[in-house]
Amino acid sequence: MKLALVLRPFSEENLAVAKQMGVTDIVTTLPTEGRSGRVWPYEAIVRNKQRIADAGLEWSVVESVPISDNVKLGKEGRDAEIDDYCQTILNLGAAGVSIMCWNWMAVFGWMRTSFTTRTRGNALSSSYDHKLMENAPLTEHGEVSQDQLWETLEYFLKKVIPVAEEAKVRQGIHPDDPPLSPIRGISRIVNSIENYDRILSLYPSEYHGVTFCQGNFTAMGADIPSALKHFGKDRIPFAHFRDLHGKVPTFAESFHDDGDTDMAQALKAYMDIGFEGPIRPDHTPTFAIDENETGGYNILGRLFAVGYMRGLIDGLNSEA
Ligand SMILES: [Mn+2]
Repeated sequence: MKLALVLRPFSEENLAVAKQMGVTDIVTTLPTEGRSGRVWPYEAIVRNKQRIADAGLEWSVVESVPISDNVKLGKEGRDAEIDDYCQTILNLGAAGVSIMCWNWMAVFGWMRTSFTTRTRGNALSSSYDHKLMENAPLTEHGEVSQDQLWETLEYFLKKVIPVAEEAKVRQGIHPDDPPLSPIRGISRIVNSIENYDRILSLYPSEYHGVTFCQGNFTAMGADIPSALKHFGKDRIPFAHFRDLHGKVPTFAESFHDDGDTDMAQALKAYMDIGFEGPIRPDHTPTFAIDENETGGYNILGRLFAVGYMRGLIDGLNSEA
């Protein structure tokens, strides 16, 4: 597996820090200065890929090309937007960016009810407590059913996955975070192993797989080694390494070495299935001397996480 990182902010300084950590792969969207319309221009992709290569790293994962609520809710104009999305996939493939992480969370993305929950040593962490959302008013979109999301997802997959195959860009769908449904009347469907099986069966392809955001599988109550074995390396192009205290409906993010999961056994399971893709630390708590403004993407927390991951990997390799 290849250690990967998101950079916040995406800067020369942080590219250097990533390289210094021993990370090899960068996970990023295209910086906005390279864009105008919805399609990501080929030249801008190439320049961003080269910028990362010039720092001694590889841009292997896009996280993410935005998918609008028009598309996710099946509204007017979705066909033109899906066509543009497909053109971006072709441009990414031509430039050699080989993995995309995407999600089917409509209206809002990952949701927390606190970013100042105390974890070990009073480090600030994020948490979700569904009790605080149960009485929340509906959004302007009213109620969105699971059936509607299944219909729009199938429609999307049938247009997009053939293009991903042509472009040779593996698609990994990220779980809904938190993996429960509904929130504020908006259903969610990417929230269990069974639903993943149904999603993968809607368009079976080696280019249609899972972004294994480990913390969300923990939040679903899944056993991590079993879930990894269930999908196998051919259906997991990319992974997020992350742990929690608790699971839905109430959980908090933990330091990577301090959550509910046996992380050494988890990493061993990635090795056992032959996972060779990029794996990046996901949300981490914020240390007392760091900023808490990037919602789990502060640099020190992830420096600690990468060191912990490298230690586990070296230990497992040495044992093997
Ligand atoms: Mn994730």
